[in-house]
Amino acid sequence: MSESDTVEHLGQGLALGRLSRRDLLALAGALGLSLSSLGTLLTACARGETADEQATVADELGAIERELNVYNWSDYVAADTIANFEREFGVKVTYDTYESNEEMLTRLQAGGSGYDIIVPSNYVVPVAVAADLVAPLMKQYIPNLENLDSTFLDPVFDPGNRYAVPYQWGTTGLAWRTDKLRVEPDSWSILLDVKYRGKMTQMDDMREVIGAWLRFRGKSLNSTDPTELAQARADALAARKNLKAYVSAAVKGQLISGDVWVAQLWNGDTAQARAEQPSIGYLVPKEGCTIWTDSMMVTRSASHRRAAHEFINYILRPEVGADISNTTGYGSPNKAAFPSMKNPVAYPTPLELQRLEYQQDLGGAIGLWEAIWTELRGT
Ligand code: N2P
Repeated sequence: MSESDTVEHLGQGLALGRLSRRDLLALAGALGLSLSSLGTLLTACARGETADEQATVADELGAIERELNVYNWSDYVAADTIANFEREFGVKVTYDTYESNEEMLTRLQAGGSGYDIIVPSNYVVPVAVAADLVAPLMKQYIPNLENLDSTFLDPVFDPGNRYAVPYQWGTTGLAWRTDKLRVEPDSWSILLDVKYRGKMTQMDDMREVIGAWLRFRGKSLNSTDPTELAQARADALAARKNLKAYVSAAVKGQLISGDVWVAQLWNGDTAQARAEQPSIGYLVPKEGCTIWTDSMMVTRSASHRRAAHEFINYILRPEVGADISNTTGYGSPNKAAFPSMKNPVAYPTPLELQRLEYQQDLGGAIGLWEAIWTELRGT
């Protein structure tokens, strides 16, 4: 093949979505293309976004596959969400769950996971796109996108919702036993109170644990400043003496039984526990905490792409979205679902948002965070 044919071939691969921009640059390098050819390709790369978009519109998916592999957070669907989809669409769903974004990313990056759909939080979306772990959505297969509330359209982490469809949103504050503590806690400092030693937990989640201690000192929970992180480490170590464990979703059972009185936890999982034990409250500490939106994404390696898009469209049905939020206790981005929701969680007001912070990717500073987390978890 002549060099110009090669360039054309690679350019077509890009336009049709067979090649990512990353693949293309790697191939160009491997083939030892001349500078001018590389220039042509780089121009194509610059146009790649548009080409990728056009390709997703022009491209057609075949018939729905008989299988679908979904990887989602634990306790994040209604009892019959998956079974109803399987029955209606004739698709066998393999449904696995995770407890943190980092757990999910590690699994996906190891390769060969076979997952078609993942549901990362906002800060992970651009990371998954940059790492080429996910593919642009083919929106012609997701007409129910029109059910989304405008608050969730065109988010900063995914301009134009090219890759991510909002699933649920929530906050990570403190759950507490209203019958065991005499006064309502209002600060992360409760975790430093020796009175409740052994009766308190934080999440098994690096970002949430260190993030909470940064907020405690009035810092951003996205801090990459070594001095601020050193203080957060010291506070986290002090609190650790009082903690029963670092535990995420499983703390619900311990709150219900009364083994745990104060737990760093997500608002919706707290509501799930309250459904079984009414003496469980939830609060956003005065220093603030995380707010997040989790979104459905189709993996780059998905082998059930039509089923994946049908699943996303199904989740966006008003009654399916309402069932999910009614079960999980989380906020729904689905405006059309609101009339059928029992206790719809209102999106925070601008005043409330002042105390809430979205997580961002930490970039190169992640090493600093991981070192602290390893120490906290280790000894
Ligand atoms: C799991 C919900 C947690 C979502 N039940 C955290 N982003």
